[in-house]
Amino acid sequence: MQGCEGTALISRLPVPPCTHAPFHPCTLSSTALFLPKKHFYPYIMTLFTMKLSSGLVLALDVTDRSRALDVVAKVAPHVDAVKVGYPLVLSCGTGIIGELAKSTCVVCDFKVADIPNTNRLIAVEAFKAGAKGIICHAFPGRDSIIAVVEEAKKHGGDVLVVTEMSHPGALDFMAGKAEQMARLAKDCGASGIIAPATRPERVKALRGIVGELQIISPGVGAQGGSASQAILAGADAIIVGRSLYESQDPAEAAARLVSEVAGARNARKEKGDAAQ
Ligand code: O7M
Repeated sequence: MQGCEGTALISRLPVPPCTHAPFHPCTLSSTALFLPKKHFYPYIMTLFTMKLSSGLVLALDVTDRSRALDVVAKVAPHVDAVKVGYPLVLSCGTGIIGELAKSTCVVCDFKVADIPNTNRLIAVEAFKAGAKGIICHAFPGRDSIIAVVEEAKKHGGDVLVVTEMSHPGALDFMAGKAEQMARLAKDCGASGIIAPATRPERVKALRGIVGELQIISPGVGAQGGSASQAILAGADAIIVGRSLYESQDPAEAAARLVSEVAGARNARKEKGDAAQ
């Protein structure tokens, strides 16, 4: 498993003692003291972020426990994280999070969207169960996002905030507010945002707002989005469900996507280098 190592943990607020390995980035929070002020966001700086090596996150939207474990066993060597949501957790219970966390980095996609206290309670349960990250919605507002960020911080976990979604219905309401939601996610100290691979031009626009925050893009494959277009537009990683877990050979499908992501990352880098 390549994810979960983290790259940077920087905070203005006291951080509880890290329970990870001695050289886990959680133990490096004191480096914040030596960072120039320009690196701080208005509320708190980014949480330690998932290391996005392969750039692939599996969306494990299956409801059968043994199928879930089988898919993860095949795909885990290729992915940075496994995203679990309501289909799997409602079917198997939160115990499945801890079970998967033994072999991979688990992000809970609960699309948390409530008042701050309820958001916090949901985040507590997700991290207690073994998640390393949690996904919340932006639209309930600043205090609701901050409640999740503060809880995640206690666990050295990531918070990803949904901006514009990948399905057509996102154009009804979300698209018109996506820039504002992305800005809010950044202000609140989230690790990153979710932006649609089905609309790479929107990934590009949102990249312009969130700067170095992570952008993770769902909608590749079954929803018609392209992995390379999303990465070229500025995504750090893609989220893929059906094209992996419904594949005859999930490991091979994952390897192919990872190679596509790597190719697009190189192309993006070359384009950036050429522009300099
Ligand atoms: O590849 P799929 O289409 O089978 O699955 C995509 C996964 O990404 C699935 O778990 C969706 O819930 C999720 N997703 C979207 O498809 N679109 C979005 O805009 C946002 C998400 C998501 O993961 O939000 C956190």
